Amino acid sequence: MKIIVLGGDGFCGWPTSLHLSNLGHEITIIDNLSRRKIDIDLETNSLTPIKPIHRRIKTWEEMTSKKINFLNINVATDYELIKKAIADVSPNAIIHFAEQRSAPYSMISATTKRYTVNNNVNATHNILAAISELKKDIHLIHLGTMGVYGYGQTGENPIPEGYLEIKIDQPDGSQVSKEILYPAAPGSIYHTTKTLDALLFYFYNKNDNLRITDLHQGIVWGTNTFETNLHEDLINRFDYDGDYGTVLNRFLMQSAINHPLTVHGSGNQTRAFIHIQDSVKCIEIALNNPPQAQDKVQIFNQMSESKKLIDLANIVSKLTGAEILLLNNPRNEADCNELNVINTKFIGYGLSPLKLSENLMYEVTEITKKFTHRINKDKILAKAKW
Ligand code: USQ
Repeated sequence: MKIIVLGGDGFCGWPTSLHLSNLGHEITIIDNLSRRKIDIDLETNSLTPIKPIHRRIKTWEEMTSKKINFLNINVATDYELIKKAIADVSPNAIIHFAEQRSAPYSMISATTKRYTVNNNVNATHNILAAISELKKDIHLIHLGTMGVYGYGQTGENPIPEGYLEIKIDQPDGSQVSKEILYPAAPGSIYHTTKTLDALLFYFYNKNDNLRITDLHQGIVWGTNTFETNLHEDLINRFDYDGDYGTVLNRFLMQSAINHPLTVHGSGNQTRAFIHIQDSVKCIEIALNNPPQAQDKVQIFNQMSESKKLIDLANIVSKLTGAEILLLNNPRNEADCNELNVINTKFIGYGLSPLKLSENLMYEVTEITKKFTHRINKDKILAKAKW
């Protein structure tokens, strides 16, 4: 297939591009390298020394004889350029990672809130408008988040894959059934942009019959995949700082440098997790199982297992001897929640999820140890408060 990967230089986009290229797909990465620029603004860096995009692509070609094309376009602001790129490449599928993906970053200030909304919502809308204007039959796959469902108690009923069947009471005592998008309950401006994306998808699917898959992904952990491990120039990024580092990778990084594990609040928050190797596998599955013409937006829950943060901290502590530090929670979030999630669609398509294991955790601590000299300890604690 011909595939455009928007945001193909990022943490999920880069390993996905390599994985799909390795499978024989023709890949064009479109990226404005904004994630690298945010690192400069925040005076931080990927723990792993990622190479410039052209070097990454050149090494991939030398290693595998497979070519990846690259275009530097800002999807949120350069509508005519993105439209031309889609017309020129004429892809079978577009995979959309081109969004600002950190909840804490989105909550630093009015500036970062506005940037996140402008960037994410306009990027999504520009892609939809371009596919519609060009009248192309392209499968759009979007990286959404489990966070659209919110993290309240879900009781006995598990979170379904995107849609909820409800009954509306009628004045005559009868009931009408309706299927609705699961009520959005975002916990940050970043998560809010993903719920706004969902409404845009709903409209363009209903009105223009666009074929769309929205992947509600949990917290990705790990760093390298089979392909990024092939050469040091292909290494994936690893965020450890308080704004972009995600919880399990941060605990593993902290344990490797004898820093206490920074648990926010009681640690009784439950979240959904998926390893980066499974994340790229899920994109492959989504690509191979597109919705058909006239189908509604297809939604998959892209997660492998749910865990309480304190349980994760205890596992890492037991494994490494790290101390656990309960911090005042900088975020406005429920102190305790259950998270029971249905993920049967991916399992039905053959995903056999990688579960948290000593081997996989060991791999992350080894990477941290190798690049400890690159860690700026002043950047470890989370600073954004809301
Ligand atoms: N947390 C800690 N200690 C830390 C960092 C985080 O206890 O040092 C806690 C947070 O307070 C929160 C939980 O861990 O309760 C998750 O935080 P996170 O930073 O790992 O993840 P989050 O902000 O939710 O966002 C990440 C990605 C985002 C993705 C989302 C999936 O950055 O792009 O959409 O995970 S999900 O969480 O399922 O919504």
